[in-house]
Amino acid sequence: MSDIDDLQTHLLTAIDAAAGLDALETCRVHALGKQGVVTQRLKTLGAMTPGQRQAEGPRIHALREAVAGALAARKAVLETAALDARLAGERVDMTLPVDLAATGSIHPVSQVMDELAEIFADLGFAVATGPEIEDDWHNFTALNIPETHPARAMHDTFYVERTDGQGERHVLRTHTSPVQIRAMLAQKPPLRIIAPGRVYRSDWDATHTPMFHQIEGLVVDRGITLGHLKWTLETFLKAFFERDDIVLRLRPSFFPFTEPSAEVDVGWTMRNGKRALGGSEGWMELLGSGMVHPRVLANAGVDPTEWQGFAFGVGVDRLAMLKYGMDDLRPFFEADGRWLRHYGFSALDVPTLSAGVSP
Ligand code: 2U9
Repeated sequence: MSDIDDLQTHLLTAIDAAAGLDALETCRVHALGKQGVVTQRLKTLGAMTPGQRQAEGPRIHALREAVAGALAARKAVLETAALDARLAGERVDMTLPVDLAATGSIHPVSQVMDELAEIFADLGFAVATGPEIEDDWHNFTALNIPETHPARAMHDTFYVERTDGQGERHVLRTHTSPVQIRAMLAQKPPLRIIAPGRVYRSDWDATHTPMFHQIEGLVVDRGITLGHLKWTLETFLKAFFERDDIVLRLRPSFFPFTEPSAEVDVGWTMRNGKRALGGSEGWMELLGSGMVHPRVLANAGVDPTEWQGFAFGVGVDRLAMLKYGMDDLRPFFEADGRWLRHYGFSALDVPTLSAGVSP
C-alpha cells in the first residue's frame, strides 16, 4: 500500500470515529485546514515534474475528495444524532398534571384591579382604557388645567420630548382622567365608566413611586347630584373592604376638573390595638371626587345644561396596601420573589361578588 493509501485509511478511520461535531472539526482542520496533511500534499504538486504530477495529481485529488466526502457524511450523521438527543431532552409530557403551588402568583395590584372591575361591573360601569403617552390637551387643557395653572407643576409631570422637533410635546399621563375625556368625545351620554391604569409622576418615597396605579370613575347622566356620588362611593368601599360599617366623610376641597370638589375620608376604629377601617373614631383620607366641572363637560363635547356628572379618583396601590396590610409602596415594583410569594394571590382566586371579592 502506498503512503497516500495509508494516509487515507488513517484519516477516514479518524473521521468515522469522531464522537462529536467538535472532534470532527478537529479532523477537518488536521486534514484540509491551511496546514492540513492533505493540503500539504496538494502543495507538493507545484514542485513536481510534469510526469510526476500526472501520476500523483489524480491520487492526491482523489484523497482530498474521499476525505471531504467522509467529513460531510459524518457531519450529517452527527447533526442528526445531536438533533435527536435535543428533541428527546426537550420532550414535554403535556398530559402531566400541573403543580400550581410551584408556579407564580398574582400581584396584589392585579388582584385589586380585578376586584374593582368586578365591583363596578355590578354597578353598571364599563372599563375604559387609553394611551399612557398623552398630549397636553387630553391630560391637562381639556380638564380645565390651563398652561399657567399651578396644578400642572403639582403633578410633577414627565415630559416626552420629540426627536423630530415637529409637533407638540407629549407627557406620560399624570392621571387616568384623559381616558374619560376620550370616552366622552367618542360616546354620547349617559355614561358610566371606570378608567383603571398606570400613571406617572416624578416622586419617590415610602408612599410615592414614579409609576403608580389609579382608578377613576365617571358618571354622566341627567339630574346627577353629590348624593349619587356619595352612595356610589359608599357602596363601592363597603364591597371592597367587605364591611357594612364603612362610614364616609366628604370634606370640601379643590380640583380644577370638579366643582364642587370633595376629599373623601373613611372612618376607622381601634381594634386589637390597631386602627381598622369601619366606624368613625377617627378619619383617614382615601380618595378625591366631585361634580364634573361644566367647562370639562363642554370641552369633551357634552352639553352641561343638559347633562351633569360626578367623578372620583383613588390610588389602586394605596387601596391594596390598606386592604392587605403593606406599609411600604416601593416593594410593589421591585419584583422581589419573597415579597411576591408573601403578598401574592393564587391564579385560581378569581374575584366574584357572589363568592366575596377577596380570597
Ligand atoms: C374627568 C372629570 C373629572 C377625577 C378625580 C380626583 C378627584 C382625585 C386623586 C386620588 C389619589 C389622584 O391617585 S391620586 O393621587 N384623584 O383626587 N380625581 S376627582 O376627576 C375627573 C376625571 C375625569 C373627565
